[in-house]
Amino acid sequence: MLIKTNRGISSSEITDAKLFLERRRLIRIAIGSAIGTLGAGLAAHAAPGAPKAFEKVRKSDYSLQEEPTDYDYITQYNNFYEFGTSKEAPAVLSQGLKTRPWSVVIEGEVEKPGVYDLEEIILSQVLEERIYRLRCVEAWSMVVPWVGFPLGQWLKQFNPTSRAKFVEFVTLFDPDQMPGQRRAVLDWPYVEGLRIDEAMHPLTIMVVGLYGKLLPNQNGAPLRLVVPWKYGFKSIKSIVKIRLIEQMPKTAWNKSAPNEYGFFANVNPNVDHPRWSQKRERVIGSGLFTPKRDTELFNGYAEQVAHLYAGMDLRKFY
Ligand SMILES: Nc1nc2c(c(=O)[nH]1)N[C@H]1C(S)=C(S)[C@@H](COP(=O)(O)O)O[C@H]1N2
Ligand SMILES: [Mo]
Repeated sequence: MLIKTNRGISSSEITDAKLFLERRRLIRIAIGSAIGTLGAGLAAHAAPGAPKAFEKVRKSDYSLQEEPTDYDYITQYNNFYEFGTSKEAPAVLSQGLKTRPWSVVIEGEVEKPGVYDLEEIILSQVLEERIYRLRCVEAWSMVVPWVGFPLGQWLKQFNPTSRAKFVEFVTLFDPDQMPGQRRAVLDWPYVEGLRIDEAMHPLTIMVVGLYGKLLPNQNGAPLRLVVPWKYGFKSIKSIVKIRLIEQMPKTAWNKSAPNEYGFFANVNPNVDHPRWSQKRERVIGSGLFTPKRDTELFNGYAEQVAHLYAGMDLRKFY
């Protein structure tokens, strides 16, 4: 039963928040003892040869003028089903993922397909900080200072052909390192996709860090996509392959529940998820009495991206 207090918070939400904070405390203790037993080896294993922080990161005009969510929330409240379906599991279970060396396969409708080393990719790019709101389809959001580079600029280096109409992204498949993949929660590997104009849009970025530091494993290390006007599930993590293709790719969430997760997944307060409203969102990390805010069309980027969908019925193409 939902009992509204005069703050407008239901008793069930308060219980959720309390449980979350308590579980976080227990997990911290668990992580503390794991590091204590394994010693420095664990920390060194995480990313040998990779920079802990980036030397030069340019501020971006595309950033929100908003205070980012605390690092603790961004790195301990995650969705990464390869490491479990709870919000707490990825921070613990992803620590063993080996993210260096790492390479990315580029294939399909490009003149320069190949296998590219991540360190070289990063060195070839100008890194920027982009403060974006991450809006999950589950009706919560947080503000994240990502470190990354525009996807479009990078893709152009491979000379896409005129048949490149869509871009497909694929996450690593390795059940030994990703224990969540031992269960058929999704049709692994996780796959996401964008139309080519969405991929080329200057707001779309590839992310390699957050808060000026190397991307933590639970946030999708070593390389993830971030598309700020779409629901969080489009922002695929730990990418090993990018294919430029002519047909719309079949994506993991669309395959698992097509009536709930469309290909476009643009943030839209006027189109509800079949099981809940998208009009408001819970702001993560803003205290026990977590307030809600109004969800914005295209997550606040209507001016920059609405033209991409001109003439499309956003109720049909959700
Ligand atoms: N490979 C992969 N990518 C993924 C997911 C996932 O389960 N697996 N979850 C998505 C969802 S639903 C969200 S909301 C964001 C969460 O990103 P964060 O944990 O960095 O906040 O990652 C997205 N990318
Ligand atoms: Mo999400």
